[in-house]
Amino acid sequence: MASVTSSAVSIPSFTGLKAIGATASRATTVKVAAAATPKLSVKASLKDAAVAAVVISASALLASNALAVEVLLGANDGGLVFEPSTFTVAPGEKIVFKNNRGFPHNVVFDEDEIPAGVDAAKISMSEEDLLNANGETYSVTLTEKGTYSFYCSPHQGAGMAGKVTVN
Ligand SMILES: [Cu+2]
Repeated sequence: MASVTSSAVSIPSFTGLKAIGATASRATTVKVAAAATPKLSVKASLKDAAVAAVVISASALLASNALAVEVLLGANDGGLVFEPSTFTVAPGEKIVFKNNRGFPHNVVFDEDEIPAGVDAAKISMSEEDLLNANGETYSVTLTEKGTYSFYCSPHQGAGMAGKVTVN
């Protein structure tokens, strides 16, 4: 179970490197080689291995510590969903919604399903504002404890909605 988690965690970080471009091919090569032959002993330089190790540990830190939660907009299979669609964060923890598949998407909190006193407009994108590019993000930090419902306005009819509990 631990190895599955660690491999799942490493994938988004390498996707991130691809976006940067310069180190993408090298990092991808290291990852594939490491996955195929864990005992790899031939030509992978220590330097490359060190780069990969740093990326993985930084990513694991991000996933396990309460620094930020990443929510994908659109599942990898193209499904019009938030992934995860239900999750919990600590007050003040950053939530990063990241365009993945099937965009444009956006993130709108339902004014009737957020804690009393919270202004939906302040935590939402506007209904007309859309994330159009792959990897584009919208970040929000919620400080009031309670349950918040949100949806993607272009895909609300398709059921693209989610719920976050701040606790
Ligand atoms: Cu959407």
